Amino acid sequence: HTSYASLGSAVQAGVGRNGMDCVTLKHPSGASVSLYKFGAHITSWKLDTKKEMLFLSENAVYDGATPIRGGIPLVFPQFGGGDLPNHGFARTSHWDIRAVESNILVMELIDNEKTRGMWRNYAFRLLYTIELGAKTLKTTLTVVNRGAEPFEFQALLHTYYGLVDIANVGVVGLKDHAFMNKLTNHSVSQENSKVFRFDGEVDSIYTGSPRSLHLTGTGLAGSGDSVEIEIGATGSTGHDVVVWNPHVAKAKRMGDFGDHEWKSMCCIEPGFVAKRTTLHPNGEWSLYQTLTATGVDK
Ligand code: TA6
Repeated sequence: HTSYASLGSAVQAGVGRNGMDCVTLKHPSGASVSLYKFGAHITSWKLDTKKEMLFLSENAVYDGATPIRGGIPLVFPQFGGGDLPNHGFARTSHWDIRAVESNILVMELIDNEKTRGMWRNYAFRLLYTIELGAKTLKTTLTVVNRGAEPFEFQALLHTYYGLVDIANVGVVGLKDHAFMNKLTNHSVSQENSKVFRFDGEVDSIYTGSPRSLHLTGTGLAGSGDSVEIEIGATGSTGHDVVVWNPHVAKAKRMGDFGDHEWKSMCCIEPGFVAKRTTLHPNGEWSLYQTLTATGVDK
């Protein structure tokens, strides 16, 4: 076991729900981010005001096998259904701490017998860099092909935002982007709204690399109660953003999600899903999102 004392004052290790290993990164301002080593799954991002910015279901399961419902699940190497379990195996694998600096924590997942058995014996390295500021959280997922043959993959940061009431929430920055609607067999439309509002179930893949999004009306950060989302990717031909809310019917069908919880969450998920990218031996791909809580109490 790593002796966490050597990880410096900013990083504390602990035991979370059901005895699962977790790690907390603290900022001098009082802000903090916590994750489980299971899935390198961030389950909490708090500002110095102690306001929790992310959604975590009250019915989430912590058994070290089921993906935790909420926070920031990591999707790799598959988005949605297919040969692998839904959204792939990164979020149900055990990650290790690779490095710690003052306000940066790096988690790592390398291919293992289980992943090689599930995914054609491919050799990969995933690095997940978490950087915490007083009002910011930057997360970067890097995929490296450390094998001798190319592989195709999808990857995504499946971010669940906590909301006071989704009826007050708007997403600015999607206007003029094309999107595939998963609810109508991936039919393609153009977003016309300057401020996108959640009216009913939403499950859309926006393409064309939306870079700056503004999630307004979260009711959590403070007076301005909103989050700026800056997205970037390297080593690929752009990225996508999935926007999701299950609404009433799907919420009822999800066992690890409260029937009424759809009102207090939405997912804005930067990633690489619309098309698979091929990563050649020694190739590297990375995607980041920088979240900034704005309008916070000064
Ligand atoms: O990102 C949206 C989505 O693909 C939805 O279709 C819904 O299935 C959601 O992900 C949650 O998937 P999960 O496997 O975590 O239940």
